[in-house]
Amino acid sequence: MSVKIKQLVVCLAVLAVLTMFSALALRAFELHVNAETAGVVNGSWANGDFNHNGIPADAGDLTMMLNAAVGKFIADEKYDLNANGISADAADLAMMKDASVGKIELL
Ligand SMILES: [Ca+2]
Ligand SMILES: [Ca+2]
Repeated sequence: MSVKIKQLVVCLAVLAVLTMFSALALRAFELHVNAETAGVVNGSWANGDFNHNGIPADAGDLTMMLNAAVGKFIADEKYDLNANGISADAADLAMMKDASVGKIELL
């Protein structure tokens, strides 16, 4: 199996997990996050709020990370959540998944 196919398989597996947890994650954010101010830090958008709706690591952000990971667009440095110099790699995708379910907070 080529590296690209392996990456695609990993991404599809993550997508399946994200699909299962996205409704739960959205519900958690509705309960615990003030959507009007949560995504704005010192006048700029918080890490993981790719769609700039004020909610980091929501379903839309997860979709954007996944699309970046599979190469649908060229990801910039915002998608390098673990700061390893590689945007939208498997670790960044895993961090976004963990953030979406509240296991970690993206700073
Ligand atoms: Ca968002
Ligand atoms: Ca990275």
